[in-house]
Amino acid sequence: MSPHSPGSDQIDTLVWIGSAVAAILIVAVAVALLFVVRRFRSERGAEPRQLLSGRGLQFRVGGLLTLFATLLFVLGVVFTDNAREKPTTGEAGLASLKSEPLKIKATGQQWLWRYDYPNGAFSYYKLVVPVDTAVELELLSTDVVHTWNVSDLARKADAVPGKTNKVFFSTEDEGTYEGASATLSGQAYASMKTAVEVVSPEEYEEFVETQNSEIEAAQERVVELIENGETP
Ligand SMILES: [Cu+2]
Repeated sequence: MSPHSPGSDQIDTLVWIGSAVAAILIVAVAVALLFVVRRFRSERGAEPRQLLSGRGLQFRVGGLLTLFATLLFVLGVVFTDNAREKPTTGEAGLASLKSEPLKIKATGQQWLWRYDYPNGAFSYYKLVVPVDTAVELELLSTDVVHTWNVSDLARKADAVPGKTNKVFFSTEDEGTYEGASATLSGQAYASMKTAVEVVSPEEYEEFVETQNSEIEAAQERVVELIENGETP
């Protein structure tokens, strides 16, 4: 994972903290155990020394561990909360939006993602968004549960039939970000991929307009064919 949005940054940092703490704990426990075993071992046949400690040692150690666990918990809550923060559209973003995020519908179906843009245009597989712009992705599903998962840009989120989930993200880096299925949604779920193309606001406007006129042209052609008695 290489994060390209503030939310992904927070998630990435938290994962690193968690992994580092886990690694340190594993090493510390192993070293302490080795030390105790070597320090207090005895000769064959002889009774080993008994470890005795003063009263209250359990409480001191227990207290320390509780403090440590609480610290980790607070850290987790803070980072998760930061990751949930809604992004705002910046200087380089889509100016026509003002304070509202750009709302795009993402519909999962076996085994393809469809994206519906505010001007009526739609695209399959590939989502095009403007750079430095707050995007609100509305997740829907027509059949089973699908998971939208583009980890460089946003958290994972489920598209559940009959329910609308939302994902917010924004990124300052133009480029293409790949996403794959993260939930078994049937036989061909592995091929259910997606790509997010982050482009300049001008390129975005051009994309949705071209997409729209091409869809209209195809629609008109179908009507024409049927009216002429041909099969489309
Ligand atoms: Cu799926």
